[in-house]
Amino acid sequence: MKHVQKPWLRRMALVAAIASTVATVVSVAPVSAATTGNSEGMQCETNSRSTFNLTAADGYISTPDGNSIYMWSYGDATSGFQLPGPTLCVTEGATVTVVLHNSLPEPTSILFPGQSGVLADGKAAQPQYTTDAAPALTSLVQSASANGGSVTYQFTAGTPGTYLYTSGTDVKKQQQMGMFGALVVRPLGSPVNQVNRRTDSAFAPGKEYLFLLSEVDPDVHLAVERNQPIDWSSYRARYFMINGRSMPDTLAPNNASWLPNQPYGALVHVKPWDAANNPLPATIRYLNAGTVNYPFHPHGSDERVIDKDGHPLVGPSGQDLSYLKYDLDVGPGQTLDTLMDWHSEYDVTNKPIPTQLPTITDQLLVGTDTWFSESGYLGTKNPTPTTITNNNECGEYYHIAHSHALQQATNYGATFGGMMTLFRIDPPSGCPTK
Ligand SMILES: [Cu+2]
Repeated sequence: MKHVQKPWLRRMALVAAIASTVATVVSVAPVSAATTGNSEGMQCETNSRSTFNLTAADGYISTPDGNSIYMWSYGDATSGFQLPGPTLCVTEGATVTVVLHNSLPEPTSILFPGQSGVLADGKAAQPQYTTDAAPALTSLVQSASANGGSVTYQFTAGTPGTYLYTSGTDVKKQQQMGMFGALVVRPLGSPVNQVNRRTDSAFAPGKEYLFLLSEVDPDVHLAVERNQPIDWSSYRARYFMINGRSMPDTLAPNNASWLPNQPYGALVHVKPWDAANNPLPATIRYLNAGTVNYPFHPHGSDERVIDKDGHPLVGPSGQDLSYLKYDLDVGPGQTLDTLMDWHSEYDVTNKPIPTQLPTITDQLLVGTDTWFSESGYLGTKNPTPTTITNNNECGEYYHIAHSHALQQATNYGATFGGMMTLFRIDPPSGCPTK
């Protein structure tokens, strides 16, 4: 959102608006009994042999405005079709094997940009051409043939960091259809909660988030579903996603039962930085699987960019070249690893703010419901008037994070959707109910 005057006032209003969205979505939506794994944060596919079986398949996803979109993506043997493809987590130096099974009606493949020495069925992975007199490119890498073919890729996991994997066949169409996922390489011999080999890349255990950004033009998907030609000249993305979901679905937990093919949430949930009790930041891994820049813009806190395209930002003799950024411009095909902590600008003891009760029940939802905690301070909840229902659980704050290209923060043109999520900051002592 653009902040022109009194940014904090606008921000509070925005948070209120979002909070009401959260209220509608989170409190009304049923909590899945079938939820597995972490309900928040990056969910890794991992195994001791670093061997993954992926199936290229079709399926449907849903959007917050009630649309249902035909997609292609990678799924694993147990979860089946999902968008995005499974997040593959491996350790630097491991021999990684990815077996691709193809159930799509045309050839497909997987590219592993950033990994070297990739083999496809035991041979060097390389572009494929027709055998005509004038050879034409058919795929950027060996593919699995249509309707049941398979191909096995193998490589040694390279530099720690975050990488995209995508289709290397008819890339414009297949990547738009949803054929992408994330590959996370963890540093060898370092604690598991370190982004790269540097000790200053450590993050708080469990506070690891994936933001895989993408876009959808539903007309392309309808054409593919109906086996009709695609009119690329009229291409226009209408849905913008984090981890295959648009706001407000981005706030729903991982594996939410009502989003069966979109298992990954994007709610960031932290506590304020504290030297003694919460010294480590969260990490957010950004990837762009779309066609344009996504200028991602979290409110209220800079993030420190420490890796780009799977490589740490260090100088020739190990100098720290990381930098703080408020607008994270993620280019197509690019990845950024960031560290985020919440350095509270609020000091309830030394800088008291006299809080006035709002003249209207501020941030009014319905009737006398409010999200206001009766305090301007993070993590402080004062007594509220007996006449209101307070939905603020424990003095937590919500800050918006979204693409600052505001057409990307919409669902088919409707604002407050698309590539948007929330950062939730709980009080230092935690939130008893969360
Ligand atoms: Cu904004």
